[in-house]
Amino acid sequence: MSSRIIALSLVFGFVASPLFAGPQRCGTRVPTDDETAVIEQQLQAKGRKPTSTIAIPTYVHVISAGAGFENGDVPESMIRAQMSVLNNAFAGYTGGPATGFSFNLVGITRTVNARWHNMLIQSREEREAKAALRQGGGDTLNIYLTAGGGYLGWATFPSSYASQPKQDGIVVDFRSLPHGPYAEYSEGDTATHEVGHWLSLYHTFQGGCTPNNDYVSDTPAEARPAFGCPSSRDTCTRASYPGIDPVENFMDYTDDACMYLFSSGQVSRMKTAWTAFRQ
Ligand SMILES: [Ca+2]
Ligand SMILES: [Ca+2]
Ligand SMILES: [Zn+2]
Repeated sequence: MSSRIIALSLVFGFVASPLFAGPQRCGTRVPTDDETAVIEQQLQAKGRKPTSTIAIPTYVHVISAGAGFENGDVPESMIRAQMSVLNNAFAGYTGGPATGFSFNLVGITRTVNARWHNMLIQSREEREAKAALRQGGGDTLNIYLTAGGGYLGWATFPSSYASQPKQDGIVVDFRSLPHGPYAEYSEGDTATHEVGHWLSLYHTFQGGCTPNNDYVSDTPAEARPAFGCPSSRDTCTRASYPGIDPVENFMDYTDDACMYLFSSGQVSRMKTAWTAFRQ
């Protein structure tokens, strides 16, 4: 990647991995400052920390364009491997604290629909597919496996559930599942990252070098996404931003092999958001 393209990327806010020619990492919409303020207010007003562990019923909706893996017809073995990755990550088995969240696969649906398979974020196809397929209430995770619409995945936040319950869930590029063809994004952490959003987490680089940044106090502020695994990078260097960038965090943009933990502050935020918005 030339310095000219990097400069253009900064100007236009375009974020692409310099190492990966495929889709962009995440399409989850960044809430506006006003929306963020309301979410923080509601978290403080309504959120309590649940003491027990939380088992989340999970539906996986395979939306393919036809038969065969290349059309998104994902075998059940890959879905089960994805559930293991998700559970290991949230149990803290790969690093960091146990979150207290676990995921029980309760159903797999299979739909052949090329339009839905190629859904874009916030498109008519996304709305149609989710309205037709979504199961359960706010406490139920719905994972839609599609061609990703140019992203490895995207998610809705818990605060959106009340106004748009049918659109709640995560969309994941089927090729990002464990043992998929996406090299650095083939360990299943796209789903882990998107579930982090679904449980209220922002990107670690949200807000950049600002006091609130991602509204989690123990994730060091980070100026911009990290790609690859730049393990000693420090993009917010003023004394008020101690710590190197949290590139090992599931909510950054690094390679799957590089990200392996949620922080204690993120666990606390997810639990509070659960009681505020999903119970
Ligand atoms: Ca932070
Ligand atoms: Ca720093
Ligand atoms: Zn994201």
